[in-house]
Amino acid sequence: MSSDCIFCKILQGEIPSTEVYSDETFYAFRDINPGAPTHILVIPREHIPAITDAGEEHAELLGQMLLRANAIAREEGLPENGFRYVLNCGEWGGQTVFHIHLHILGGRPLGWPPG
Ligand code: DGP
Repeated sequence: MSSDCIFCKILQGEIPSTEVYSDETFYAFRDINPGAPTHILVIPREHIPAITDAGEEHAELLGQMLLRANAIAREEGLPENGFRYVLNCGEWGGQTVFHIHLHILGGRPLGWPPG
C-alpha cells in the first residue's frame, strides 16, 4: 500500500468506487471519467507504480490480470463486437495514476491510433 496513492485509497475503501469485481488479488471498478460506454479499470491489490516497475516475480500476477480482464469483458458482453485493453505508462503514455491499472474500453467503435 502507498499512503498517497488514489487507487490504494480505493482499495482501502477510503475513496468510494463502483465495484465490478473483487478478490484477494485484484479489484475492478468503473472509471470515474469514462472514455467509452464501458470503461473499467482492473488493478492488482499490490501497489506497483507502473508496468515498467514489474519484475519476474510479477509475471504470474500480470498474466492473471489479463485473464481476469477477459472474464470481466465477457461478463460485460464486450467480445462480440470487440473492445480494447489499454495500459498507459509514464507521462507521455498518459499515465496519471501511478498504480498499475488495465483499462477495459468498449461499447462503441474505438478509433486508432489514440491521441
Ligand atoms: P491513466 O490515465 O491510465 O493513469 O488512467 C487513470 C484513470 O483513473 C483515469 O481514466 C481516471 C481514473 N480515475 C482517477 N481517479 C479516480 C477515482 O477516484 N475513481 C475512479 N473510479 N476512477 C478514477
